[in-house]
Amino acid sequence: MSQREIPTYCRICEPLCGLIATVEDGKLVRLRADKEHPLSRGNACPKGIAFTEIQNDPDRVLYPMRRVTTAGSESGTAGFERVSWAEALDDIGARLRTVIGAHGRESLGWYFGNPSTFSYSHTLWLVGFQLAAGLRHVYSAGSQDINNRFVASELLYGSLTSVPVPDLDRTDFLLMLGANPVVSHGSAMSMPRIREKLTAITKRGGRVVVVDPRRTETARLFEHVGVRPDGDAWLLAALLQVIFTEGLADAQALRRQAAGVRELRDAVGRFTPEATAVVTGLEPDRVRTLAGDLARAGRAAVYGRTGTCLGRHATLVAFLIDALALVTGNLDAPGGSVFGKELVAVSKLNARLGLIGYGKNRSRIGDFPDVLGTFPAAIMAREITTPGPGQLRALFTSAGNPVSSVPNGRELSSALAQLDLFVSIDLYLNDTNRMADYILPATTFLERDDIPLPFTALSPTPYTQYTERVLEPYGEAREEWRIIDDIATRIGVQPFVVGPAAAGGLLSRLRGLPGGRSARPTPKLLADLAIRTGPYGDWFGLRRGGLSLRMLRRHPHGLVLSDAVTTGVLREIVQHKDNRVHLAPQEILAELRALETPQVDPAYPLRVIGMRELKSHNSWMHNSELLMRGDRTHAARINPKDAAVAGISDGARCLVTSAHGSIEVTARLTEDMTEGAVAIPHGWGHNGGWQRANAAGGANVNDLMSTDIADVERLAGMSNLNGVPIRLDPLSAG
Ligand SMILES: Nc1nc2c(c(=O)[nH]1)N[C@H]1C(S)=C(S)[C@@H](COP(=O)(O)OP(=O)(O)OC[C@H]3O[C@@H](n4cnc5c(=O)[nH]c(N)nc54)[C@H](O)[C@@H]3O)O[C@H]1N2
Ligand SMILES: Nc1nc2c(c(=O)[nH]1)N[C@H]1C(S)=C(S)[C@@H](COP(=O)(O)OP(=O)(O)OC[C@H]3O[C@@H](n4cnc5c(=O)[nH]c(N)nc54)[C@H](O)[C@@H]3O)O[C@H]1N2
Ligand code: SF4
Ligand SMILES: [Mo]
Repeated sequence: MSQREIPTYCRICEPLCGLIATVEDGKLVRLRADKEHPLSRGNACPKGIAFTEIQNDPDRVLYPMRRVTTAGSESGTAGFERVSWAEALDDIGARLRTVIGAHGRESLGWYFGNPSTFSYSHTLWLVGFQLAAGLRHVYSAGSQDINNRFVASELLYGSLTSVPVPDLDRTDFLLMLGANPVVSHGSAMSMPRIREKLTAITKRGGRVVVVDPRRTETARLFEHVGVRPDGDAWLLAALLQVIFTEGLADAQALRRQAAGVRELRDAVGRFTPEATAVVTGLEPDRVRTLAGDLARAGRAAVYGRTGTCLGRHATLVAFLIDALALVTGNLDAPGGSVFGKELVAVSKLNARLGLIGYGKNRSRIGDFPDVLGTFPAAIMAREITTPGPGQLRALFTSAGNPVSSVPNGRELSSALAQLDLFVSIDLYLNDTNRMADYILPATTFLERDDIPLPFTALSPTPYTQYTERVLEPYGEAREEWRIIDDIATRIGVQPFVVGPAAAGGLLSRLRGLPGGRSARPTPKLLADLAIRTGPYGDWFGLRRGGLSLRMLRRHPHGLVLSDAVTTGVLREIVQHKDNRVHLAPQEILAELRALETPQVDPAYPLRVIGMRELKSHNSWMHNSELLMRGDRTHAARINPKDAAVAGISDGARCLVTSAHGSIEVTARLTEDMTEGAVAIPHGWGHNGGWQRANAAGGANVNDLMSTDIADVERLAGMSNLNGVPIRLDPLSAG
């Protein structure tokens, strides 16, 4: 018996906690937290530990599966049979060639989900395939997550991928909107042991103020501001209004960093705390005090996450968050909102080459601009069902479950049945790919090597880790990049990576490298090149102590790259010709002008918002016994007063109805909810090949959400998933 303990790291969410995998005879025995990881230091959450059950799950798809029943059948698992890789790939290739022959490559599409972000090879090959094949129909979880943040950065800095992070170790005041890091463990802010980092702020005499319609696990630890759902744009505008009119703005910072100050000041002029109170639900005095405290705090950071990304004004809100940091003198300053250094110089390369960006293409349905080459996933169903040139006819999904995660899952589900070809690359038969013609088995994160390329720049304490694969793939699972490569080859496309390769003549360098094959570079080779020539790189020996994969292999528990983010880098970040942060782009002024007090429809008096639970991960970890143990039910959190009005008691089943659909859930009454707001987690209500997840019940909250063009946020194509008007009705007595 050969038992080995192998250091690696978790790739379920953004802290990337260090793990030790115990492997025996090629099988995973257990995962535990790695005490030697320099930042997570023996800390991991229940999901990371429970990943053992996902790895070894008997319900996992380990062989290529082909649909045997007709598309649209309700039979789930029973509708698939095992086939060989060659059979699957050859048939997929042939069917793709038929579709392309009749309708061109513009009829092909791809949706990639959240776990793809945690695999450098998957993302690299996807981008390579997209560029080489000229794919237009590309969708991702980003339009339900963070694309508004990127567009805000494009408008502010002229740099789509430059996202500031709160400098947790040095801040005196953290204003946090729409995030619950104590449960989510932090997003667009990579930091293990995040709870400690936050409580350290108050321990050293600082403040953390949490703006959220729910008194969350994070808000309970600090100060809570119970804003009304989707009131953030009004609140932020009011904070700016007070700061400008009370002379609290940092004049020096504005002179040094910004353009458009006067226009922004004028545009927020009408948003006084008094005028906005009806939308925010907040006492004007409280907003005034908050503005003053923030402006006067020595070092303050402003941070917002998904709660601020899924409302109707998502790009405006993300924009105002950074504007507030700048106006108070806290942008690019120690303890403020700071810009980390990228492991691979994606932002610079992209600024120079312009391969993917913002608004390079417009969508056929709704005329939306693309964000990093992707269109809003909310229009995907209609791109499939609307006839005409460019209609989406053959779709791939990888690491995604859009029926569960994008608005109006029912509409998408029935649209998928109309595809000529639907292929999914996944670990499971999920709520989406149950409609697929093929499910191709992907490796888990333990079955592939990795380096977390996008996350270094998002950490207040930059760190990284390279890991080899810990396990040989189970069954016939394959790495996504190989599958993408095999599919591409069959339609005559070579997804060599244009981006990093074209810049700086990397490909020619590559030819000179021992072992480098110029024709078909591997992801590992490309990543090594990109890292070595990146901001932390060793430049092939020119920079002592610089990074290469070989160097990182000598630090198997991970490596802290610097204690803090370097500040004073704004001039390198900003790509606008005038070198200034633009505080008043036309798009934002128009959004501010258009902000109107939302009318309450008496038929839908309440507003639904999202939330995350410690033991759920989006839609895909409900098959783990460890996580589902105990009293895990899908429940709507409701303020007792709202429940009383609707005639609903604690534990009762209730009907939640929006203008777009209705679902049944269990009611959980709690004073944590501000009145008028109802919180329901997404990712429940399963109908796939994961038996425990199916049995867990619940409903797909996104059946309440709209895909109407008017409900998709204009600037970034964000789905509207927070603050959606609903009504509650009792179904039974509890
Ligand atoms: N109402 C509402 N909806 C939301 C949100 C919300 O807050 N409220 N949040 C949104 C957000 S932020 C996100 S990120 C999305 C997530 O939406 P998606 O990314 O579409 O879906 P996930 O639930 O993350 O499902 C991921 C799928 O990938 C598979 N998988 C896991 N690991 C791997 C792997 O290594 N390789 C492959 N090939 N497959 C893998 C899983 O089995 C699962 O089927 O949901 C969004 N939807
Ligand atoms: N345990 C667990 N961890 C996760 C995930 C998971 O599913 N489970 N998912 C991962 C993913 S993909 C992501 S993107 C991150 C997300 O990370 P976070 O954004 O921190 O995730 P949430 O816990 O959903 O926090 C969003 C908060 O916004 C609040 N909110 C809702 N509407 C509004 C609003 O209109 N205004 C304001 N101000 N607040 C609002 C909600 O009440 C909620 O507390 O988490 C990651 N980590
Ligand atoms: S917090 Fe995220 S990265 Fe850390 S162990 Fe949990 S799931 Fe994994
Ligand atoms: Mo996400």
